Amino acid sequence: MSVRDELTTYEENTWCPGCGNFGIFTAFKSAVKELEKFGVKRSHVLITAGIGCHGKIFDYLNLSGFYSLHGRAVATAQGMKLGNPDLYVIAFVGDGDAMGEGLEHLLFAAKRNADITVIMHNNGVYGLTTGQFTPVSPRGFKGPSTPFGSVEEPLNPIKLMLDAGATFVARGYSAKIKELTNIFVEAILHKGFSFIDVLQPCVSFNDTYELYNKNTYFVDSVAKSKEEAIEISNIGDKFPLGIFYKEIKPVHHELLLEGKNLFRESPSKDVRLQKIRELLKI
Ligand SMILES: Cc1ncc(C[n+]2csc(CCOP(=O)(O)OP(=O)(O)O)c2C)c(N)n1
Ligand code: SF4
Repeated sequence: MSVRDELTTYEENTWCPGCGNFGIFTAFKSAVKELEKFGVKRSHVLITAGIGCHGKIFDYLNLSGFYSLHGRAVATAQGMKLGNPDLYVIAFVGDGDAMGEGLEHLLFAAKRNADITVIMHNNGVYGLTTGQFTPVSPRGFKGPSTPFGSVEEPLNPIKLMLDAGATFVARGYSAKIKELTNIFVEAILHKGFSFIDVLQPCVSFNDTYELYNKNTYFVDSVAKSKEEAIEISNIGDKFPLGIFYKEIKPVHHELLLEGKNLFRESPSKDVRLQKIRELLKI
């Protein structure tokens, strides 16, 4: 499968061969092309990312955006959306990045139904820093920081996001590229806070291909309530995939800005400088 096309930059790709990030990269590029059929211009798709192997997608995608800090991509995305609500803003986050360092940003973005899309590359480890356990690693996970196995219960990202107020919640698998593309398209078109938990094998520190290839399946329908969504998304012996929940609710920027676009309506640089001079009496 070729990853070289007009949506790919000329940055050297340093992901390990076989990394699940390639599937997410391919699905996302297909989604951008698919979105054009719905009238979404490429120039209106804005990206941001945290720091980690997942974050390198920012360097590889030929789209505009702002490269954020570890755990801060969701806060950055909210700022971008408030700055110009005409844009479709997507934050790529890692499971360590979003469920650890950046958890409070994620919860509050869901709570206020910020109209952004969060794509979580869930490899169950801190990949870039060589395999420490994250808040979603299963109990018993062995890595450099937990050589005898993690003694902690993992967080359930789907439940957390639904409880916090997310209005679109789904799970994909990086090896199911066609289905992942469709989930991305629906999530980005959804008006409100969209969260996609993407199962992403890390071949170097948590190779879950065999587990997911054998044990993932797609659910038939979207749940009618949050409780039902949590129930159908629950991981037991199998890993359910698909869109678990969708709801239409007022979105943050419309409640806050009441139709204003700060980017288009902000005064020119000269006018702003003049105002500052007047305020500072200089
Ligand atoms: C504030 C801060 N803390 C820690 C780090 C070090 N750091 C860089 S990447 C990373 C882990 C990334 O793991 P994850 O978010 O799961 O992404 P992955 O590499 O697995 O894609 C850490 C801890 C940092 N860059 N900034
Ligand atoms: S360390 Fe893991 S997540 Fe990072 S590029 Fe390699 S396989 Fe992918």
